[in-house]
Amino acid sequence: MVFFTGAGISAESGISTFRDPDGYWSKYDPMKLASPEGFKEDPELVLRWYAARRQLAGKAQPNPGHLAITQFQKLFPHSVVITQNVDGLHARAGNEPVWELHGNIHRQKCLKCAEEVAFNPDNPDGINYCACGGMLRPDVVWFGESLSISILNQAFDAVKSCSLLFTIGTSTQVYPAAQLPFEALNQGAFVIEVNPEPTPFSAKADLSLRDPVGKVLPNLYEEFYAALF
Ligand code: BV8
Ligand code: ZN
Repeated sequence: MVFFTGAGISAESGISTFRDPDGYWSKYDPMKLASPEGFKEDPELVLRWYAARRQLAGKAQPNPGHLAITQFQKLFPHSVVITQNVDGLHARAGNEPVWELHGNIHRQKCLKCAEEVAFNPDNPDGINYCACGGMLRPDVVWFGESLSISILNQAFDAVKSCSLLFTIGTSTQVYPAAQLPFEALNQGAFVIEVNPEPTPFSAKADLSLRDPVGKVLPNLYEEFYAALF
């Protein structure tokens, strides 16, 4: 069982999504802030944006959608979370394993040596440097940057061998992540989409549940549990 998730699963924790009307991108130009070019052009702006998002994510709580996945993973020990989200809420909800395709906003790394470096409490949202002299940047995958090949291969292997895939809270627009639910379908998995809005994947899904994940997933867990015991 694979739970493939996007920003929508964190919406009920108060973290605005990327493309909904009040989503992040509506306030900022996405290609500007979440890209190497944007960082090069105005590192302070980008670092302030990430610091604000880190703070928001740190204050947010996992919601019933995240928590239901923890229950599912107990019932089905071989199930995995593959997320596009960088907010760390899946892990905080007790989901395990969680594969973060686009990195994690609570980590930063060196532009030069790629070492992970702890945040500087005296200068949390400004420019900081690694011991090697390189500038520090958020440890996330920006637009135009490649995803970690090992995590991507693991993710494709998992969707190619799963029997059931939930695609939850994603507008299914960002590649190569958006390819995953299609791969699951191609190999014959049963694919359930959970999203109040239709997406480019909806027509292909075996089941498209048009409700918020915080409502759908806990109910589905109860049904699975009742059917098994
Ligand atoms: C790459 C980390 C190779 C940073 C992110 C043209 C065509 C196709 C592809 C491209 C193209 N031009 C460029 C590309 C490639 C590009 C891409 O796909 N662009 C898209 C926009 C067209 N992809 C890349 O650049 C990727 N890398 O291709 O590398 C390469 C290498 C070198 C040179 C060339 C190529 C890297 C992509 C990774 C970008 N980083 N995040 C950060 O977070 O700051 S992506 C970002 O978008 C987040 O990770 C986010 O998760 C992700 C996807 O968005 P969603 O999660 O789907 O969120 P969204 O707001 O869109 O949707 C929310 C959904 O939730 C909605 O449907 C809503 O209805 C629903 N919802 C709301 N409430 C609820 C809910 N659902 C359930 N319950 C609710 N309560
Ligand atoms: Zn360094």
